[in-house]
Amino acid sequence: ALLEDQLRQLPLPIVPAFRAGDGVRAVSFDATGDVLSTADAARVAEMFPQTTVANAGKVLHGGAPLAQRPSGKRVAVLFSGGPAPGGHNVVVGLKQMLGSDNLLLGVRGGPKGLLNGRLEPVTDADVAKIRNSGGFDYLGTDRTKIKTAEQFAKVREVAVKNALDAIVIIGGDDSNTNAAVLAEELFANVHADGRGVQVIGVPKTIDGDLQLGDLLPISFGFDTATRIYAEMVGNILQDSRSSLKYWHFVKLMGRAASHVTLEVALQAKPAITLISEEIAAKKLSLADIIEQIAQTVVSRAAKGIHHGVLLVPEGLIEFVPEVKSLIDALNEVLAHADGFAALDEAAKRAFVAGKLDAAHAALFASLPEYIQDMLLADRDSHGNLQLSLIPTEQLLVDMTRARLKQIDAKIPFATQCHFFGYEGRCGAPTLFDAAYTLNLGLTAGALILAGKTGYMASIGNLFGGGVPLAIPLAGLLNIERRHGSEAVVIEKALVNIDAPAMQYFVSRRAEWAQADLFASPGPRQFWGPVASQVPLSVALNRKADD
Ligand code: FBP
Repeated sequence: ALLEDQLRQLPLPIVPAFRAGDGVRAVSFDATGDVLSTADAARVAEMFPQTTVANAGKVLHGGAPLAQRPSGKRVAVLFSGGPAPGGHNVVVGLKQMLGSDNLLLGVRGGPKGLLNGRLEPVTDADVAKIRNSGGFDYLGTDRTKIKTAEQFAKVREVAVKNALDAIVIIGGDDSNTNAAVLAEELFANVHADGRGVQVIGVPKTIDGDLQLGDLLPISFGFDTATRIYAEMVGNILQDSRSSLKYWHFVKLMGRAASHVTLEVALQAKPAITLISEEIAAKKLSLADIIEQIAQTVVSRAAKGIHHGVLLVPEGLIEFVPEVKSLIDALNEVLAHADGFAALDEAAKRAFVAGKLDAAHAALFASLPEYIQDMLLADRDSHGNLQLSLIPTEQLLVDMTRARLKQIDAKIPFATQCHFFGYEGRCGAPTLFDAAYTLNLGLTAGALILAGKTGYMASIGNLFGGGVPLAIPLAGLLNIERRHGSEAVVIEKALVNIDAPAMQYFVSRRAEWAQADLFASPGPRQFWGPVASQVPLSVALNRKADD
């Protein structure tokens, strides 16, 4: 309890624009000069006419104090998607900015809770209790996508019943797509007097796949999660060099993007790290990947090293071109397969095998059943393959073992498989995430007080004190094919293989493969010299003038 109390009281920096004596002040927002749009802008403008016209794709920054601070506003806040460390501090920052003359309501159970009208006031006592704590357990979360006319009608009903002026959605790319859709849907004419409901998004996800250069260097939660994984991978590296007998294959969370894996590799320096985006760019097959792994095992064995650690991003198989093509083909088949969910596993496999073309059917048949079954499992409500459930690390072990038998059956290859994911999503936030989220909450609150809607809060100039930013959500939207049909989405930001962080990794990995040059960074710290280290990939990729 003592440590928890100390953590609650941990002092956090507030960006200069919000500072006002002991408290915070609301600010007005002006255009920065940055204007956002995507290749699908024309179609997005047709689908999101009101927010497109109102926000004109312009990025805003907060600066001068707000001339007239409104009072009496009623604001709802909800968590959406997977948890990420720091979420509670967004609520703390929001509450602080809204002050006692506006009301903050917490939505229990994510977007589904909003549809069901599960709203309760956030009290000062709640805020004191959750400050700097990990998890989303204060309110809970879920992955419901709000997309049907019936769901929109329910949200309107809840907004009217609770006299809501604004909704804040704390979520990742899909949840901020939800926020963009709701901002348009609730733009006007929700209340009897013609007023709408403002909608503001807050960029959360441990995956790090919601980022936009200097405008949004990283989503919150990434720093804490990667430090937790780097600590665990470092411990395993130390164990493998102590016991000298195991190859550890570690799958890391992060969905499609390999940001988490790259960051953990930079921190812990294991023998082998696979980066999905590079595999896609080089068009490597599964056999190519296995050959690379097997050759590293062989060359280390030649030096008497029979241990090592391999990191694999959970999204890997979606990036191997041949498997990606198979998954696309399966998505089309599954989108039109009525009654599929009711079949047993064997019948499901037989059904799709009969619908695929010869090349896809052959690849599908070559995969172990435990992979086949996961490729056929339900997609989430946003149409994503449930990557965390696919045992890619086991697949790599099995295929590497088979290849090693062909090369030299006497090479020792004792293995352990791990999946690090859920253990990183609810840790107590690092100093970086704790301060970042508090300021994101303040920014979301300030945007509401300034009357804005259809924006995602962000903090720019992270390395120089911080500036509150507002990113127009409509300017981020693309049209993508998901689950057999077209969908409006915020595109996931993938690892840029030409960026400095990746280049640094590429320049070092051959050395890390051949000898044990690993680092074991240990637990994250709240005080002391390493406490304020930002993610290495963010630091390496930042523009020099930031
Ligand atoms: P989001 O932040 O996009 O919601 O994803 C976080 C995440 O942890 C992913 O890394 C992972 O693939 C997924 O959630 C797991 O989903 P679930 O919690 O439904 O098992």
